Amino acid sequence: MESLSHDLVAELIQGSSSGFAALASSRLIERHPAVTQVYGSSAFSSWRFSLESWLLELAAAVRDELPALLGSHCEWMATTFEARGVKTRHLELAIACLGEVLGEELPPGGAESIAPFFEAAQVALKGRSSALECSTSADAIDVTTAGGKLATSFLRAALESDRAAARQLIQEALAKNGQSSQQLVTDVLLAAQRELGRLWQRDEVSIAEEHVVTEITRDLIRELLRTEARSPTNGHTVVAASVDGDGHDLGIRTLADLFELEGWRTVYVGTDVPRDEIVRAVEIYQAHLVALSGSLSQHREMIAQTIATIRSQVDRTVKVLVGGRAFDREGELWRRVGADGYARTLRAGVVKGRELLGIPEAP
Ligand code: B12
Repeated sequence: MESLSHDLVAELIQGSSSGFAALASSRLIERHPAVTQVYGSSAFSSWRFSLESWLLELAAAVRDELPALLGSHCEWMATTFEARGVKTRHLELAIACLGEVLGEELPPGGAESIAPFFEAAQVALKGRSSALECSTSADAIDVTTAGGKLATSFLRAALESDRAAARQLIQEALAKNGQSSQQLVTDVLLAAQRELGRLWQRDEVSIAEEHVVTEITRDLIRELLRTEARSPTNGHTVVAASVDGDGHDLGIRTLADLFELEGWRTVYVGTDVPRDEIVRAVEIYQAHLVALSGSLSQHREMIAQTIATIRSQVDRTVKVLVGGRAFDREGELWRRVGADGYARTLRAGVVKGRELLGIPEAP
């Protein structure tokens, strides 16, 4: 049987992800009633939600022809599920049901195209004695460093919603340790955000606590960067946004702030911004550079579409810089969305933006 093109299969999976997830969830619950244990009466909607999101990640991996991407997503998912008492075995059963549904529903050749992805998922899930320790360690705070210790204390205060104490810790570090505001932002506040994500994944903090910390962090980043000296204007404009579907804003907003300190005129449009509105912002503000952020693999396709729309609708040359976790797992993913450049960190992003426009470093 000839296999279908990866792009077409990805499109079909993404377009019908909600229906496929519903079919697989009802099959899963009917065949393996034990999978309802943790969720009780909301089992169907919970499984459907998780499987739909898994299918979107599958579509992203299929599009880029990278089964390993789905493997690492499965590890992330197993960790997250295990922390909430859902067995990895149940996840395996759920994915098997999805495999069956896709085999029945995709046109001839579809199942062949996605077989390597299901194999990668199986390999990633098989033989995991404890998922919990595997995929959360990279984001942990390094408590052996001064910055790590400060990030831990800050996070503790912020989790208590003790805004004054959290602020005082950072202000004291600014006054005493000779660290710059930018360093405190990137090495302490954003490190605390990553640890916060790790704690959420391990079910040790709730979404409500995450929101509380994120708000305190956002205010402090703004306050800290306001005190930094600003370079003279370089005459260039950058439009920054997270694309449609992506609700994470601290990374991209802080990047916009750093560009501003370097003398750029910055236009921060926000999160979850529809493709056409990003293009509109490029036109209204006559941007020279667009910085786009994506947090999950499934956001890459919208970034690709946004860049294609900019290229086709804007007459001037506009450079596009991308970043975010959606690109961090594999070095070359940024090229596939049609961007001009990528950076892993915010500082490197500002340097890359300057390079793309041929702007000399500010004195
Ligand atoms: C806060 C938060 C949220 C908040 C966001 C609120 C807000 N206003 O931003 C809310 C609650 C909305 C949220 C939702 C979700 N989240 Co969330 N979230 C986080 C958390 C804890 C912090 C995000 C943050 O501020 N990070 C700090 C920034 C600076 O780091 P960063 O985004 O990684 O960016 C770095 C680089 O990538 C780079 N960068 C980023 N963008 C750009 C752009 C350019 C151009 C450049 C050059 C560089 C660059 O700069 C940073 C350098 O350190 C992270 C944990 C984490 N590790 O980040 C999880 C995290 C990102 N979320 C995660 C998940 C799974 C989700 C949800 C899917 C959960 C769910 N089931 O609903 C949803 C998705 C929502 C959506 N539609 O996007 C996962 C992603 C896992 C994965 N597969 O990679 C994480 C990693 C948590 C975890 N450990 O599991 N989340």
